[in-house]
Amino acid sequence: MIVFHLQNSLVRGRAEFLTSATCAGLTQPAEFWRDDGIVRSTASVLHLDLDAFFAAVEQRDKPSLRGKPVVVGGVGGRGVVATASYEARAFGVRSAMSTAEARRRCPHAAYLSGRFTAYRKASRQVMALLYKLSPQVEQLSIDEAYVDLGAADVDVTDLVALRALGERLRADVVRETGGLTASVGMGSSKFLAKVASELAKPDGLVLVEPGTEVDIIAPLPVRAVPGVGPVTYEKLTRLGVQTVADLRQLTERELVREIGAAWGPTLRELAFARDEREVSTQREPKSVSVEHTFEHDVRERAQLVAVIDRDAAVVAERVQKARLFARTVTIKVRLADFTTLSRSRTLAGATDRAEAFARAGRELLSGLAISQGVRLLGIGVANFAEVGQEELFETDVFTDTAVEVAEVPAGSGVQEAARMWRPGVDVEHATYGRGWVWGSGLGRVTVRFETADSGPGPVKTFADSDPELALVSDEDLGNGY
Ligand code: TTP
Ligand code: MG
Repeated sequence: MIVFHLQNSLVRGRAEFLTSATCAGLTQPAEFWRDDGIVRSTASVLHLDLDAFFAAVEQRDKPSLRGKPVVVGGVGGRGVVATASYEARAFGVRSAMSTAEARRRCPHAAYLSGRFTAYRKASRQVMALLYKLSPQVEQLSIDEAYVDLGAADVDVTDLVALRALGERLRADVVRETGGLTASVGMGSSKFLAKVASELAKPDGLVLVEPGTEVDIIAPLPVRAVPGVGPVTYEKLTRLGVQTVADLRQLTERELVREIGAAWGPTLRELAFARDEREVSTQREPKSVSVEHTFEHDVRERAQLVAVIDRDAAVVAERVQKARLFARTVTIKVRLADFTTLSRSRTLAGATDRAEAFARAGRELLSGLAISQGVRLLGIGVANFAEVGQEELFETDVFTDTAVEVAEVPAGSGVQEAARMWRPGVDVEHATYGRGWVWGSGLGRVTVRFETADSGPGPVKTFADSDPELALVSDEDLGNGY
């Protein structure tokens, strides 16, 4: 018997629109119905998204990089771009592109590995501002959230007041975070608010006035509709659909035939600006696990390993569906005499990969004595992050195991140096003060001495074993992190 545990109820899909928002029989486009039957004809949904988030944090804390191309991501040979500053985007660098390709397009950019504590802190500061506006906040990712202003202290029928609230929020974000900018969209549904913030990017505010929704979205390319990924896009292109207005020409039957019964009708509703989804305050699951009770007690390790591998794949699929990445892997073993053991391991970087979960699970299992036989075996993951960190911590000299497992076997000095002096991390020198690693290799570390509050600073090179040079743990850092 297999049991799924998905604590709390919300599982967000990779696609933005999982649920079918149907408004059967409603033809007037600019009206919105909630489940409770209340018409939402005010621009009371706000969507906020930070601009070039990770790169913007780096530019904030590294004055010499302001106004320059910055790429954050895996800096090793198999690394992937997490994000790029707008200056680097001008050269065609994009999220999810290989870092090798990014280096070809923009060789003079600064390539930095991530500083997640700094990103999480900025994210928390921004989310706290949103909760000050309204208790109805739905966080979508580390830098993005919806707010239902219906529950806020503002007259949502007053467009001037709404705009002022949005601009105040944007100014508060800059002040609280020490210089990060946010784009804000406001509209009568989640869909319109999100489209509006996209139109506002970067560093802007767009409020879609109630009644204008259908006209505003008509000329947009269908790719602008959240949930239209490469597969749907390709199918729509084959049908000659380029814009949202084109999409309206297709009948519901045609859309169902082409893109399926779940997504087709929803997409059609969106084409007419109909979206009645609530801003949901539900939380993410705290853990995802699968357990397996055997018909007969199992003594063969190989059989247990096979179960772990299979169940890790099931767990990974659920984690991926929830768009999450887990840092902790736990196994649970109930022995023949009903003794129940549980062992956990925290990985160095959050991941959603089945192999990473399985490897940790297998290693945990190998530490347990199971000769009396196993009645039940379970594997679970917890400690979720909304961005994967594995790739970002990858370096050329690091093996998968060393990257993923916190209990890293002592590596060579070269490996330790590469891991320690990752480009972009914060350091302190006894004589020169605070700075960040500009590059390392061949036994040397180059540091730029500057902080968020200084001007652009000088660059100096040291031996990587220099006792005067130390990493600064994120917790030691002051305001701005
Ligand atoms: P986004 O909001 O998608 O991107 P962004 O904030 O960098 O840029 P934009 O101005 O277009 O909003 O993602 C937020 C952060 O999430 C981003 O800074 C880095 C991280 N991220 C990844 O790690 N991998 C990815 O594939 C994407 C898209 C984002
Ligand atoms: Mg963003």
